Amino acid sequence: MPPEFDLLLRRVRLATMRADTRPAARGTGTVPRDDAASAAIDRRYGAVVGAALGIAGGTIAWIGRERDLPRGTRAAGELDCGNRWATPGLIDCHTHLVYAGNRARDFERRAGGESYAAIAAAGGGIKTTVAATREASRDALAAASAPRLAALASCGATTVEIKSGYGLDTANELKQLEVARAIAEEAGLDVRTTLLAAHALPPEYAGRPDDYVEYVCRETIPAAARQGLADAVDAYCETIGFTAEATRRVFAAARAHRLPVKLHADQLSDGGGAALAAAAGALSADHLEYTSAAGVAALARAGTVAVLLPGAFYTLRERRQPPVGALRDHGVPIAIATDCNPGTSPVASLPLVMNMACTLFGLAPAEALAGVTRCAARALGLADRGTLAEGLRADIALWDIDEPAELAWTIGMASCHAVVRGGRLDREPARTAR
Ligand code: DI6
Ligand code: FE
Repeated sequence: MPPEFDLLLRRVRLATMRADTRPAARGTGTVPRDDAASAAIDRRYGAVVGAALGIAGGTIAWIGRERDLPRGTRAAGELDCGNRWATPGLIDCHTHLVYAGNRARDFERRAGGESYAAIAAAGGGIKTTVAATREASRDALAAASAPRLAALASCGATTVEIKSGYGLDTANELKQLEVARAIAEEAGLDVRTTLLAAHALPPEYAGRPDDYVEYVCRETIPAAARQGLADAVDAYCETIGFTAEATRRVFAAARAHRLPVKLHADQLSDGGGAALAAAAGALSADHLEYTSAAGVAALARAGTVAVLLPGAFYTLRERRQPPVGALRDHGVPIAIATDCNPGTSPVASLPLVMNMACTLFGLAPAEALAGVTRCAARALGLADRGTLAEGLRADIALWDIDEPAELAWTIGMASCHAVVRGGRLDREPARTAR
């Protein structure tokens, strides 16, 4: 019985991003190109050229060379891709994009020489955003945050993780998570929400971090779990955030409510955050500029994903790079994300942070693309996406590029021609960005 698809992509070049690029069933292997170098590049992207891709019921039903399509194949809709490159839909596995207000004044002060920490200590920084986010209604918070999500979607994102962390009390933390789900639904993107109540100390708990952590563990985490609003729990383990001991208490409360954990770790100092995340079996440890060799080894043993956030490194003009060589040597999966937040990474473009990861951290373009597809899916614990393979979600981004490396090579020039989200075609992904 010849296959029947809801949508058939024809004349397309696929960067499948499958780590194992040996030819899979049905002749979907890499088509040798004219020289060894090109073939080597193809292998790094799991490339299939002269391809077709069939979608049925929101999942990828067939991948292969177009000439191998079974005779009599039928499709309700067809898209001639004009020999463009298609990648898995991009995945932003670390954002704080739901917030109110803005921090342009902080940016002016930093241009005048004040440090991020000094501004925060003087009552600016995160506290400014907390006050504005607490003040904002759900509608106002959604209106302020939706354009940031649209900007990500216009650059090929199909799945986005969104954290709380600017409410810092149960009602406002849950408000952020509800808004995250509402704007993602509205935009047709898939969202994973992460409770980051342990992001900063709210003013009403000034000087009493232990009492606040107790409140988070006894009130906020149980409420988020009871209402099914959080897919994971995160914490900011740092000298200007929470201690390792406080982080362990937050992780224990998350585990008690069967929620996976992630961690902002070793961003500004070596606080042992990576090893702590690994010991807790965290999905990911994020930032990692100051992670030690022991921390990298612990991540490898635990299978915890390293999430690098070059937008924050760039904005803070950091000097200390994350240990990319050690992560590679230990086989730790490396994801890349925007860390979209108003203070240290006002960035809403995955191709831009791919460029930053290559230029600032020395990643190869293929590693950067794996960082926002296959590895980002793993950082969110999602096994049903992140590569182009039969049976996975039909999340696909189609690009006006001649080489996959252009996505990381250029800044603001690799345009997303069309996107398929869960099998639904969007021919104008850029229309909604502000
Ligand atoms: N790490 C960061 O860089 C941000 N939060 C965090 O955990 C800073 C957030 C902000 O300044 O608003
Ligand atoms: Fe962050």
